[in-house]
Amino acid sequence: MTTTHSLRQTAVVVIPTRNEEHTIRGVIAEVREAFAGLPYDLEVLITDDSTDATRAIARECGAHVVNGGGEGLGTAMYRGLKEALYLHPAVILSIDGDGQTDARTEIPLFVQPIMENRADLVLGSRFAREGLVGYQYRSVNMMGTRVLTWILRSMTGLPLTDSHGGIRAMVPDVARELQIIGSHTYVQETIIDAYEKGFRIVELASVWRKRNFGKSRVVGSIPRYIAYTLPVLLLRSGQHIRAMYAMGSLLFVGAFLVFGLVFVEEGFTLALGHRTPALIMIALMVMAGLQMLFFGFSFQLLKQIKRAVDRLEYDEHMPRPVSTEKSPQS
Ligand SMILES: Nc1nc2c(ncn2[C@@H]2O[C@H](COP(=O)(O)OP(=O)(O)OP(=O)(O)O)[C@@H](O)[C@H]2O)c(=O)[nH]1
Ligand SMILES: [Mg+2]
Repeated sequence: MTTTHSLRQTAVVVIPTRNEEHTIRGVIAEVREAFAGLPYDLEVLITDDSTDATRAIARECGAHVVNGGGEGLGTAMYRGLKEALYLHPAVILSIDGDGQTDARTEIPLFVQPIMENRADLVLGSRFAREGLVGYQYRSVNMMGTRVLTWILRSMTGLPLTDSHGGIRAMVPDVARELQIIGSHTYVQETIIDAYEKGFRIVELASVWRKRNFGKSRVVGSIPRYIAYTLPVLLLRSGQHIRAMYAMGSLLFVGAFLVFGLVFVEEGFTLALGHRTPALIMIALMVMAGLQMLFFGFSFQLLKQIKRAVDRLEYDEHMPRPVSTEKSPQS
């Protein structure tokens, strides 16, 4: 028997789904149509947290299904992207499973910069120009998007116009190197992560259709979403570690200054036993300073440990210890 190996490269389209039984078939069909004219072998990978028939339908349509992890879109996308690497792709795309993205028209446009080696991560923006959003976008969502976009712009310096469009394309290294902290902040964290690692990021206009079935889950409450996102982005930036070190150092300097003041006041003598309040204050400042430095050190250590564990968990060159594929009965 002879085996034929395709010389074409593989593209993996990762689709996160949570109860998208009404749309997933159509979305996969659109993706297949989009690839009809592209020089890739297509693999569709669903990262799923559904309790409805989404999974079964996706399988019927020939998609791989992996377990989203049950912790929200961030975790699901993280797992989906890492799992995609086991299929040895030349390019990975992600699109929403609710049909809001025009996959058929946009996939070829988003793959183009990757094929031409002009970008490593291509982001969709619903606000790159007027008229891309095909329905009345709720003003509270609009405000939240503006805040998040502004944060991303200030953290990266990139002229971004959207914080979470529904389509992305990336080279596999972006997924391979990806590290995220939050379970719901995937969209923002991936941009910061890729930026920090020196990947070339471009943004393309992307049409945003109305959701016809089901309801939005990710951005149900924008204020709550922002309240969750901000601390994660702060952690992500490493500012908390710098703040701990800075506060620790300041407390030491403060303790030293207070001691110097008392020393001068007492005429350069070390017989300071009668200056109890000042001595207590100095001791407290030294102890608090030590604690701050210790916290800073611990945070840094935790960050490094997480990084090492993440790398071990998804190393596509290693044999896979357990399959994360959902069984048809589960
Ligand atoms: N696996 C997984 N997928 C999710 C989860 N939450 C949302 N999704 C999927 O992620 C995609 C985007 O989610 P939506 O709820 O539509 O969020 P959105 O498009 O930003 O919000 P709208 O603009 O209101 O539609 C959809 O395909 C969802 O099915 C989750 O917890 N796990
Ligand atoms: Mg949606």
